[in-house]
Amino acid sequence: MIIDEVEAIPYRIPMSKPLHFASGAVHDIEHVLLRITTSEGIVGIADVPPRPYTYGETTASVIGILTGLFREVLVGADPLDRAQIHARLARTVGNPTAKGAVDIAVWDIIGKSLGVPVHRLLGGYTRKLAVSHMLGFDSAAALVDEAHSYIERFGIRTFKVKVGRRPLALDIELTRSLREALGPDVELYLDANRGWTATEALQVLDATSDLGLTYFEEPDDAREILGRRRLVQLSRIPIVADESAPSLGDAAREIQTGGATALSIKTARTGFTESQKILGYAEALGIDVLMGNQIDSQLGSIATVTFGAAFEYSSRRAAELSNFLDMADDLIADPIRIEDGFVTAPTGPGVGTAIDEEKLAAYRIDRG
Ligand code: MUC
Ligand code: MG
Repeated sequence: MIIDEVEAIPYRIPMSKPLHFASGAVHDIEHVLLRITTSEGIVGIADVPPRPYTYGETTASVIGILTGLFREVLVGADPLDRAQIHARLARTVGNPTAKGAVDIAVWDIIGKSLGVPVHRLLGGYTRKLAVSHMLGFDSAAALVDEAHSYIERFGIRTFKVKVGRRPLALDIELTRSLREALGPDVELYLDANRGWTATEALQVLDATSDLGLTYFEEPDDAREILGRRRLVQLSRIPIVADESAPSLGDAAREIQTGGATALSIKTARTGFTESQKILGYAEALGIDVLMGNQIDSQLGSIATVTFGAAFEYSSRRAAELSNFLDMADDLIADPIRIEDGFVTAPTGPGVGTAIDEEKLAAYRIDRG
């Protein structure tokens, strides 16, 4: 079996509720559907979310690399030679979500060719992950209502609160309102997307120390190394590296040099293969991992649950799987269901999902 064709199809679906956070905002999801077809007619699929404010990738750059340099690597390659494909893709620096999608699509092909779900091929630990929902910027009253409604409708019990605004009191009071309204049993953690300085982040930690927060993700810019290390040393809760650890090497650097004490793993940027290496590294050190969300479509979220459910260490805590709830629609044929706070990995072969061709025709933006 060899790869015959690589397609990169841009599509746009509006957000029903735009997501705002310290480093940017998403109003529409303008993603790229990657399809890799083999000589036997097997089609591997994956979603690519360009995030210029996080990785510098754009829709045009993703399409350019996938149908240019990466296509040259992929066409004629055997999908089972994954390490060979990776080594050749790695000659091009950057482009993390394009590379992550190639890895996922190749795993999808392997699973489909064997007739086995990829969550079982990878590890088969469980099929279900608890869901953590991400609350974007809004008023405290609106976010309390949103959290209540997600608890009632979906049984979600964990929320990541987007913070990083000024004055700091805005987010300190928001976090306090959420804790008071939701009670002590709902898990809350923060993500500032580098919005604060280390000193500001320490003030927020002090002001919220009685609220039982579990993690603080990217409180400040990790490249300001002394400030970040002081923050990590003074914090009683783990400081999570997300955009400062977009690869295995970055994750190791941030942890080993004291820049973070927990890791966000996003399959959108490290696929399954590199995510597994990050997971093994974290497990060996006893570092907590959070299965993160790149503001993923349902197709992207299925990849996250496929990976997260495959291993004991990645299934320990709630995974960020619900950003798709804020999107007006999706390309996948069989929508994700969140039941009693859990998402279950599909049982179909490969990553276990299929594209609704009518929806793709309606949302693709490469045809007049
Ligand atoms: C997150 O965890 O930061 C927002 C920006 C991005 O790159 O990912 C999201 C969520
Ligand atoms: Mg984050």
